[in-house]
Amino acid sequence: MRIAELNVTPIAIADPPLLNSNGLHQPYALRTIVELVGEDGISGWGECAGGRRMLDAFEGSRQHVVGRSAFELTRLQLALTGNAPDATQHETLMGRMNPLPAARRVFSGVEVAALHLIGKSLGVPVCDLLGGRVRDRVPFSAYLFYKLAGGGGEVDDARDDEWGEALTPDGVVAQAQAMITRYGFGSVKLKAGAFPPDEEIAAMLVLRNALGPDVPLRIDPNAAWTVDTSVAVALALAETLEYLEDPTPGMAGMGEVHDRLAAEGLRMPLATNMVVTAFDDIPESLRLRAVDVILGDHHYWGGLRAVSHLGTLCHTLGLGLSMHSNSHLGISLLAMTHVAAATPHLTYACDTHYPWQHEADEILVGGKVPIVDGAVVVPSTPGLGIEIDRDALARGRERFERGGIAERDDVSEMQRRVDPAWQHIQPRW
Ligand code: GKR
Ligand code: MG
Repeated sequence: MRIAELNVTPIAIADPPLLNSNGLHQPYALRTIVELVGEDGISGWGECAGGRRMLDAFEGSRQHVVGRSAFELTRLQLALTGNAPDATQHETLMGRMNPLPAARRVFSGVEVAALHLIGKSLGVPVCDLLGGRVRDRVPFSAYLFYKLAGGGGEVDDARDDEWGEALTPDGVVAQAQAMITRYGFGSVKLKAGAFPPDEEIAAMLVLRNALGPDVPLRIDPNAAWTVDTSVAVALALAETLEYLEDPTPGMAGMGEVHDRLAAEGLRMPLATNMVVTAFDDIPESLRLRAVDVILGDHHYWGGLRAVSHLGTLCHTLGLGLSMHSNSHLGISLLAMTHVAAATPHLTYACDTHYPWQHEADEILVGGKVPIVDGAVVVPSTPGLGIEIDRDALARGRERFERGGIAERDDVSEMQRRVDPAWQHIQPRW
């Protein structure tokens, strides 16, 4: 099954003003949509990180993709990322977050599109190409953010604000309740690192009170805290959290948090999508006891098969596995769903930003993928189980072209909308 064409479409999707330790989300998030057309005319689709640099990286990879069999994924990966697939040409798409080679992001988009293409040609869902499903529904967690008023997009393209402002513990609780009412989520994560730790501890305690003892809660400040602050927050939330995600910068810092908590007699699982972002990072994280739970992400671990391998490795090493997310559309949600369906050792509900994306920006025929009772049903139809709405895709491209955002930049958005003197400081507290 020869790949006859590679079509790469940059798109922009409206994104609400969500706060994190890096600043503020811009009015549009960027994605790259990948189409592989097989020699028989069947198309497979993938989605990965966006922006101009990704487009350049795709252009550089075209010669390795077109003309190759869609089945030849390992050779393609070696051609794109070099003979040592984990060699870290560290490049970040956003201030000090998720460093990785652009080539690995390119591969992830192409791999998903190739598996979609193969699945459609053979008449089987992608999860069957990954070993077959072990679950029919994949649980996702509500992903709360501190948020300014506004629904994303700009001027005559502004979206309605479906969620409202959330800048206080009560605002966070109202957001959680609205998300649970709409999607039935059974677990909740708060993106922290936006306000002083005492306020964020208060928000978690109010959430626990409002949601009751049975809803697992997580907090993730994206390394905004020193080791001392991380330890203090963990102790304050000892009875409240299922895990604490990336409290402090660096592997050594995470290891120190672990050791200090152990000395206090607290066994709080530490999770990460920042210090372990590739297989090569795992040995050092074990040596330092820095991490108990890895948040896999096919967009940067090297595709769906890599996440599936990561599941096996986490099982062997006694680590938990969850899934990381950035702003994304339905292709990525379904890719995550297929790999999660085929990964027995998925020990936590997956993250997803998907509720933050507006119906008007989805590029799937039929609109947004439903999340019901906190889960996405694993499709049984061929490939990812999607069809692309080419008109919606063209609108996404137009937004990219007239939007003027070439790369994600949360710092400048924070300076533009909140405080011209704001700087990204890590750790801040
Ligand atoms: O989109 O603001 C955001 C998140 O902070 C994202 O960039 C992170 O990569 O969601 C992510 C995380 O769990 O660290
Ligand atoms: Mg995280």
